[in-house]
Amino acid sequence: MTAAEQPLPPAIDLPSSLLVRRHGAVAVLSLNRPTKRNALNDETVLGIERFFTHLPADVGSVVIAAKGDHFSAGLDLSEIGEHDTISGIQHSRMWHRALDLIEFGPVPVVCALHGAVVGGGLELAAAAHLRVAERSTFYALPEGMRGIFVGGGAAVRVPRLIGVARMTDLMLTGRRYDALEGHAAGLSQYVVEDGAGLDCAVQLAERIAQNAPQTNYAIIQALPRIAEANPREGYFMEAMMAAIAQGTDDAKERMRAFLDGRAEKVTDR
Ligand code: 1HE
Repeated sequence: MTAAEQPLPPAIDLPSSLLVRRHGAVAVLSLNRPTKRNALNDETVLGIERFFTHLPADVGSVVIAAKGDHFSAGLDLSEIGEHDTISGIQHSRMWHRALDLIEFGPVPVVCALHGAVVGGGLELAAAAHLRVAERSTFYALPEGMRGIFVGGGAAVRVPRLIGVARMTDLMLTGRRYDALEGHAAGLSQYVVEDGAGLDCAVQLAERIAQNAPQTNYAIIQALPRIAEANPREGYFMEAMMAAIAQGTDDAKERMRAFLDGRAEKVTDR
C-alpha cells in the first residue's frame, strides 16, 4: 500500500472476493477471487451492489480492477444449476440492479482490464464509463457454448459499444477479440502495456475526480439518456442540463478563474 492509499472505512461490509482501497478521492474496488479467475458468484455481485450503494460522499470516482491473471471469467458457472426459470429471472435482475448502480451511480467509473474479460466479466466492464485494457486482455461471450444467454445487461450495453452485428458474431461463434481488436471495435477507450492498466485507470480517475461534480453528473446521468432520446427531446434535455450546470456557483468560479489566467489551459495530457 502506498502512502496515498488508505483502506475505505469498514462501514461497507464486503465479501472476501472484493477488496477496496482509497487513493485520495479515488476508490479502487478489486475483484479478489483469482483462483476461480474472478468468476462472479452471487456474493460478489451483491457485494458490488452494496459497495456502490454505500459509497462515501468524498469519493469522486471509482476504479474497478482485478487481482490475478484475469479480470473475470464471468458468471460463476457452479451456481447456475441452482436456478429454475423464475429464480433465473430474479438472478438476472440482481445483476441488472448491481450493474445499473455502476452505470448510473453517483460517480464516474473506470475499469482496468487484463486477461479474460468474458461473459459476465464483459457485462461488468461494459457498465463502467471508461475501459483501460492491458495488452493481455481478451474478450469473449461464450454463452452459446454453455447453452445460456447474457443476463447481466450485455444485450443492452455491448451493442451500444460495438453494434449488434459484432455482438452477434461474438455470441454465435464464441470467438475472442484480443486487446487491439476489442479496442478497434469500441470495447476499450485505452490500451496500455501489461502491468500498466491499474496505474493508468487510477490516473484517469484522479483527473476525473477533479472535474466539477455537476459536469460529471451530467456526463454520466444526462448524456446517455440524451444520446438515446429522439433528437427533439434530446436537444431540449441538453439545454436544460447545460443551464443547470452553468448556473452553479462552481461553474461561475471556474470560468472566472480561466478568464483571470488562474486556470489550466487545454493541453495535451
Ligand atoms: C470458473 C469459471 C467460471 C474458471 N465459473 N468457475 N464463463 C466462461 O464460460 C469462461 C470459463 N472459463 C474459462 O474459459 C477459463 O477459466 C479462462 C479462459 C477464463 C481461464 O483459463 P485458465 O486455464 O487460466 O483457468 P481454469 O483452469 O480454466 O480455471 C481455474 C479455476 O477457476 C477452475 O477451478 P478449479 O477448482 O478446477 O481450480 C475453474 O473451474 C474455475 N473457473 N471460470 C466457475 N466462469 C449474468 S449472465 C453471464 C453469463 C456468463 O458469464 S457465461 C460465461 C461463463
